[in-house]
Amino acid sequence: MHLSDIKLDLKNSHTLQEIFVKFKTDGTFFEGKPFGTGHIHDTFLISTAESDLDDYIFQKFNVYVFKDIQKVQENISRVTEHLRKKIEKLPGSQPKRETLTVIPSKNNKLWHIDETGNVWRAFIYIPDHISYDIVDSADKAFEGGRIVGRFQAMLSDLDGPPLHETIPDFHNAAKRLETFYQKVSEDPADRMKIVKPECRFVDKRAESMKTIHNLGIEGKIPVRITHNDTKFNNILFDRYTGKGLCIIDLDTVMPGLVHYDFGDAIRTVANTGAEDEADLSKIEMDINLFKAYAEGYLSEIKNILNETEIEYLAFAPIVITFIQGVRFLTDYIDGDNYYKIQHEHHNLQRTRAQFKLVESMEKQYKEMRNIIRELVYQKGNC
Ligand code: ADP
Ligand code: GN1
Ligand code: MG
Repeated sequence: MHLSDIKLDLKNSHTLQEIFVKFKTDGTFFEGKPFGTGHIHDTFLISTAESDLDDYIFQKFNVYVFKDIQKVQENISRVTEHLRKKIEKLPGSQPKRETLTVIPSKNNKLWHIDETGNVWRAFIYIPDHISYDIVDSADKAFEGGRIVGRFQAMLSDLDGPPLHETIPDFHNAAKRLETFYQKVSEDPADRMKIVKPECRFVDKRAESMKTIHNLGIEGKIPVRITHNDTKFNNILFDRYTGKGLCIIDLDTVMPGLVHYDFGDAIRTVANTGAEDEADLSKIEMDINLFKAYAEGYLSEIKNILNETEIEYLAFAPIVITFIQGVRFLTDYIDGDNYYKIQHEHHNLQRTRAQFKLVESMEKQYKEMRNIIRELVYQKGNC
């Protein structure tokens, strides 16, 4: 460790201790460290000195991505309260591990703004968990699917007004493409000369990628409560039993189509490579992982879905992976303002990895459709 790293750690720790005492936390601050690999917030694990008390996750909230903290925190609070009530009734359940728990500030707010204007929020740390960036077994995929299906099913009877739209048009393919073409014409970072092949890839598919969104507008696919960021590492597993625990990162829980969640999960669970893999030969969609995830997911939700939803489930991973590539590419053309990056061309590398995955999915699309049909309509399971 360099001296400068130590100084940074001490400064972090000092700041974190000051923030820690602003919230209704139990226990004494022991230490705070950067945690996880999320692309959006600055996340810290704060451990308490007492071994029998909870540890905490503190996040410096990204106000560039989420313009309205109140909307985000109100949604999360409503959703987690609803889930907790249901989970508490299940025999042998562990509510503090099976859903996020929001910790309010001592002023009874769901967030805190420090003297420099940074916005902070806190959750109970879910202990003894593990999460995966890459999935290597059908059991994990099945469990992940079960957790997302259970999440959607449990929220299907949430009372009250609709949840806030925390990022408008988050999964609106038409809007994402519009923004992309806008940036293409502006070329703010002078990178258009580098991305010609990727732009041709987008042009070729743009129209068909709006299909699911359009079915939503026509009312053929219903709006439900969805998570909207079901990247596999947002699902936590029990470190010892391997059982799925819960899905975290609830900033984008809002009205949506189930396809967004199914597609985004498959984009990450069934990819044989990393989201940003530089060696494209390592990237394929693993059809067995697709099947296992779909099986877990449908075991919780298939009785709720209508025929059109089922019919388009297999197409969703192609759309979401394509749009994710478009989002990375848009950020690259824009000069990297949205996603955290580790090196200069990181967003382009991510784009190429996503587009390679799209091609692999396109080749296996028929098989994906057959699998969904078999899982839903097989004898005795209608
Ligand atoms: P981002 O939006 O930046 O991805 P997340 O809310 O997903 O932020 O948090 C980043 C990471 O921190 C997660 O991937 C997970 O590893 C960890 N994390 C977040 N909340 C908790 C929690 N309550 N308990 C345990 N780990 C958590
Ligand atoms: C971001 O927050 P995180 O890292 O789980 C992004 C998702 C993308 C994902 C790509 C609010 O997710 O939409 O799919 O990166 N979240 C937001 O890795 O934009
Ligand atoms: Mg995350």
